[in-house]
Amino acid sequence: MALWLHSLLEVAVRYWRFSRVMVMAALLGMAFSSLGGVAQADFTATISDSASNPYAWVYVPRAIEVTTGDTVTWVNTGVAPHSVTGANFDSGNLDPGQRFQWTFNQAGTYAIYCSLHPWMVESVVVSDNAASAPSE
Ligand SMILES: [Cu+2]
Repeated sequence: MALWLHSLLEVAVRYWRFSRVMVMAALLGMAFSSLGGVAQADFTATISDSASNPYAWVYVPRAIEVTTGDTVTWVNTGVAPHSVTGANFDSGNLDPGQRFQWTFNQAGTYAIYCSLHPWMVESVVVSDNAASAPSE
């Protein structure tokens, strides 16, 4: 085989391999953007009863903003049992150090309260994750 033909083939093979990698990268990028392009964010809230006045016990923060598919974890950092209770879920009593997780798949505003101390309230605002995703 002529030397010039051999080197021409070598260049062609290299280019083909490179373009195959580029096509894979493009396909992966499309796959990720169709999933929303943004990693699901997890959110952690705490339940605090450090105040001597029980009426000052709180969820921290008092308002949480997430998008659909996000998981919120509540950790009881206090010394008394508490709950994370919503319209469609209930953690039951969480002893100090215990945690509860809930994944919000439906957009909306969720009112959270403690079934043991109902004045402890928190709101979770869930916006639609698809609304912020790039159109296809
Ligand atoms: Cu409580």
